[in-house]
Amino acid sequence: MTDAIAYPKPNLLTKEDLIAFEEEIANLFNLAKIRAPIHLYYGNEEQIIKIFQKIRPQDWVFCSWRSHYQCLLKGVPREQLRQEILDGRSISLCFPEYRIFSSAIVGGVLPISVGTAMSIKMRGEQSKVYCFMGEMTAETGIAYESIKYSRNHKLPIHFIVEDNEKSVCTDTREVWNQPRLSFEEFENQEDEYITYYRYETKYPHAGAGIRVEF
Ligand SMILES: Cc1ncc(C[n+]2csc(CCOP(=O)(O)OP(=O)(O)O)c2C)c(N)n1
Repeated sequence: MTDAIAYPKPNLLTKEDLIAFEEEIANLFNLAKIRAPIHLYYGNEEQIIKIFQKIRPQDWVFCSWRSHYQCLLKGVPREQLRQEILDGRSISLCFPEYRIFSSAIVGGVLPISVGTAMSIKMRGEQSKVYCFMGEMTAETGIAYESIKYSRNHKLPIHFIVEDNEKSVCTDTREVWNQPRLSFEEFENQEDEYITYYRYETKYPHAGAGIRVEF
């Protein structure tokens, strides 16, 4: 892990580009061309583009099962990403050469992100870690521990909580009988460690809205 490498430049993509990519994938899925789960984004384009304005090529990005937007914005070429998705790897996209990794295990990337940030700090490198999670993931113990540890140890990491109000098909606030979620206080706040935003998607948790049979 050295900072001397010339990293690929991130893609400069618009909201329309991101939406068009997901629509293309949705179409391919509904045509039964992708024989594996997909999780699509919609409605958070402005927020995520703004976050990526800060993310540099040497920075590390960690995501969940829903990561097409992050991959595109980190610089993964559209065709390469499309092929990985067609090959059935949408839920665990990893492109080490672009410093972006994901896992379909709830909370799976959180300790790995913290470990990466610890390594950056110990080696005195100039990169930073960005770790994305949904609002349900943010309610789990591992999220609290990861965020608490990172803040208290002043690690070079930033967590992004993306609130679509759902845990798969269930209302997250109803699950916990908690009208206000734990990291909601960070909405519209500048914080060194947490960004929290809400969005309303047009897609279901997984798939693209119609039942596909192979
Ligand atoms: C350890 C583990 N438990 C359960 C699941 C099943 N699962 C997949 S996504 C999800 C809900 C996640 O909700 P949230 O964190 O809000 O993310 P969103 O998909 O809404 O962005 C669950 C329970 C899983 N993938 N991993």
